[in-house]
Amino acid sequence: MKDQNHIDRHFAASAIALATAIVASTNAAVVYRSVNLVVPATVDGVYLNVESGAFSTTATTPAGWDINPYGTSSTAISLFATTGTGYMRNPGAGTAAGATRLDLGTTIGSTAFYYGNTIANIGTGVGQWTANSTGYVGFRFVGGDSLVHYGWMHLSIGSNAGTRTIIDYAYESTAGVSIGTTPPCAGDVIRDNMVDGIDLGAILGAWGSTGGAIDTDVNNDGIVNGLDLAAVLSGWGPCSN
Ligand SMILES: [Ca+2]
Ligand SMILES: [Ca+2]
Repeated sequence: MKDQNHIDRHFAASAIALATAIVASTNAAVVYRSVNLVVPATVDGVYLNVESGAFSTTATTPAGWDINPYGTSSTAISLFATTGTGYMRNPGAGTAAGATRLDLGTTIGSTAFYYGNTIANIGTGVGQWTANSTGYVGFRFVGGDSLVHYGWMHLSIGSNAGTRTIIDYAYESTAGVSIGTTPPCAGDVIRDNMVDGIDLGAILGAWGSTGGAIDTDVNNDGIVNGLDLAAVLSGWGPCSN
């Protein structure tokens, strides 16, 4: 765990709205947390209270936990749901089961379809996951205000589903308001709230590849190339929000 690396950041929903065309009230705000939270390959995995950031890997704690990736399979990750929690199906996946991988720019809101307990399959179908890659799981949960909120978690999958990490996650603090799978700081490949030579080095090191378990494929088009480099250069410096 790298709990000491938690970075809480709040930024105006208006910035997100530009990218995702969501409708947000003036008080809406996305809460973003960089956590690098390893999900143990166990029957418990990790239970996370989205709003407080509290988590546990040993039992159904902390109080009010909302999302729970877990499991020992090498070809799937299980996603356990508590009352009110749902995991979004990829909008392009038809009625497929377990198609939980979302692309960049996906809107998570009231019109989406949500599974209860479901899985993140390793496979080639729409909404399935690839080893050594990253992707987004959209979810809904019941907040401390007893209302439905929307959020996403950004997962890194290693060589198999037994190696996975919640890189970061975000949720909309205003109940009922949609959220998009849009990172708060494009080009921050190594998520430390700064776009710098470390991010540039990661891009160059992954040049020509599909990206891998680090988000070097910034624009999510399946290849690391000049477009991703341009995103790093254009975002150079401290992330502002
Ligand atoms: Ca960085
Ligand atoms: Ca790319």
